[in-house]
Amino acid sequence: MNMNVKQVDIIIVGAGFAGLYALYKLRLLSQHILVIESGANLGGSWYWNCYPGARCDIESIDYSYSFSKEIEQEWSWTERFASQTEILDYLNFVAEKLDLRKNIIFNTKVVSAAYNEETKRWEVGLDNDQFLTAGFCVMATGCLSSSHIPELPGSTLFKGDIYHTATWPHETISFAEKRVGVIGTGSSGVQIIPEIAQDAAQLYVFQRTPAYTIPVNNETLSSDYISWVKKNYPEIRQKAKQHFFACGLDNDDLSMEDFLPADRISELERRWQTGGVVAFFSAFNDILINNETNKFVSDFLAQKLKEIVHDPDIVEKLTPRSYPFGTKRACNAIDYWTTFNKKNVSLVDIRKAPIKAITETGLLTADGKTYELDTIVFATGFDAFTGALRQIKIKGRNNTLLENKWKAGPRTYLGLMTSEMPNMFIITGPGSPSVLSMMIAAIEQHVDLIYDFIHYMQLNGITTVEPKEDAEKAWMEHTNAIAEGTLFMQAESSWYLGSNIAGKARTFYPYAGGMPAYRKICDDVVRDNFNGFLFS
Ligand code: FAD
Ligand code: N01
Repeated sequence: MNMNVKQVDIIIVGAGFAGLYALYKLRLLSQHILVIESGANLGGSWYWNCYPGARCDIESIDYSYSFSKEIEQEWSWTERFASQTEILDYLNFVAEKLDLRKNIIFNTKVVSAAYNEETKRWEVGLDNDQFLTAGFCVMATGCLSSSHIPELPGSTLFKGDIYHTATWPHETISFAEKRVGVIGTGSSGVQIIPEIAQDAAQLYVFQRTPAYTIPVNNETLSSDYISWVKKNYPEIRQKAKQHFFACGLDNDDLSMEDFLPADRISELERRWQTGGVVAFFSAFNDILINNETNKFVSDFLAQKLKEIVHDPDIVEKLTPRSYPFGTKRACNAIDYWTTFNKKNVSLVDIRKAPIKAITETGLLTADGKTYELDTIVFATGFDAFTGALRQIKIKGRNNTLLENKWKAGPRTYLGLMTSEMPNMFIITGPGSPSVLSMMIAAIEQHVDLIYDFIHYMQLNGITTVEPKEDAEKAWMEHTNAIAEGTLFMQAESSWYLGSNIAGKARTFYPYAGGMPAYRKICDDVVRDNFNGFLFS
């Protein structure tokens, strides 16, 4: 790429699913467009999170772009739930087919973005000290792209290897004959723990809060099934559009009460056999709003756990009790619970005795015990939704810093834009369904919306757009009211609430009203001449 280009029409930050589709779609409006990506290659989440066991928790057929019939026909998924490597191969195939790489600059981080009120352009600073200017800035920086490592005394002392699941090395790491400690039992921990347990001499799992996990029952997809899918993509996508999470499942719309008491367990059992969080979640439509239904589902899972894990003490430790099912993300699991029946695996309860320090040779817990380790793996998650944006110094009109504006919690209109930041779009921003949907559907919907804005502005000779403050205020009230009507707020701590990060505002970050409702709201806004937005 010619680095002398200093002025472009559109800058896109990030080359994951969002940045790549934004590049393809917005290139239809302008050829002067650049993607800046801090990683050495494209793929976003699927480039960075290359830890053993990394896999999608949405079925492959759903977790794919829907915008290109050719891509749908030319690409064939091999597994029901795709591995990280297969998803990364898919994204490389897409990039190759659409000739996307020529507009991407890798190994370069955007560190600042300041809106110049005179030129009405964004001045974007890079970590190589170069500056670019652009009429539009599209933040495709990801909801789960800013990894979080808890601050522990002594972290520089450790003589062994330290990894985080979200910045995993791209070469193979061997755990054979190693004593390994994994900190964290969210989705990443649940996936990597069984993999490490296969080889490690000893694996210590440091668990603060147990996760609700559902087996995935992954399988190889037959060629007959793939042929059927390729013939039926339009119907599959149409079904997904109507589904709360934007997945091509039947939109089961029954509450627990709608089932006879005797049929409730068999419905859960059927879902358990089907496998996967989304299928299980969709059993009853009131799981996330009715405590009684939620308790029924949690009890079902607790019973399953007792049948699978042999040691009652470990069963007790692995049973979630401090939050309702689904209010922290439930995890797809392959051989997770059975891993705790292995002799080389120990479960350490760090709620009772938190990790006090990292030492030269391992971890020290508050009860005075030391754990001798060769390798420490942090599976401690992300500063979600706003973490990547917070790393960029974003300054809008009137010298407003985004960081200050969002101190008490993010304020957006539709999760797409925030006032005082003209022409800055956020893909799957806080206040949009984002992680509470199959994210590629959310990404495609946002990018298509951004295309509509820029196209409309080009046709009408308009230079800037930003949300009106009252529209933004009303949207935040609406998203908060929806969240308050759910059980999500009962989680003592979760990244959905920002409470996994010290000092971060506690609020519910995504829009919990579902993709169909959200899509309709956005369609209505566009139809009503972009109601709630100010053009100049
Ligand atoms: P990302 O893929 O996060 O890409 C953002 C990119 O922006 C990154 O490459 C990052 O390096 C770059 N970037 C950020 N800031 C800067 C900067 N300042 N300068 C330059 N570059 C920058 N979602 C699902 O729907 N289903 C799943 O099963 C699922 N599984 C997941 C598994 C894992 C392990 C993780 C981490 C996430 C998973 N997700 C899943 C969520 C996933 O993040 C989204 O599905 C999707 O990949 C997001 O794409 P994106 O392009 O919006 O963001
Ligand atoms: O992160 P998490 P993740 N001391 O935040 C613990 C997606 N994803 O990377 O719960 C001790 O969920 C923390 O404990 P607690 C998916 O959306 C999907 O696993 O805060 N422990 C928790 O156990 C997912 O939800 C897949 O008490 C500490 C863990 O670390 C999201 O990414 C796979 C600690 C963090 O769990 C994030 O998942 C992977 C501390 N100081 C990721 N700080 C799929 O399956 C944190 N923890 C598709």
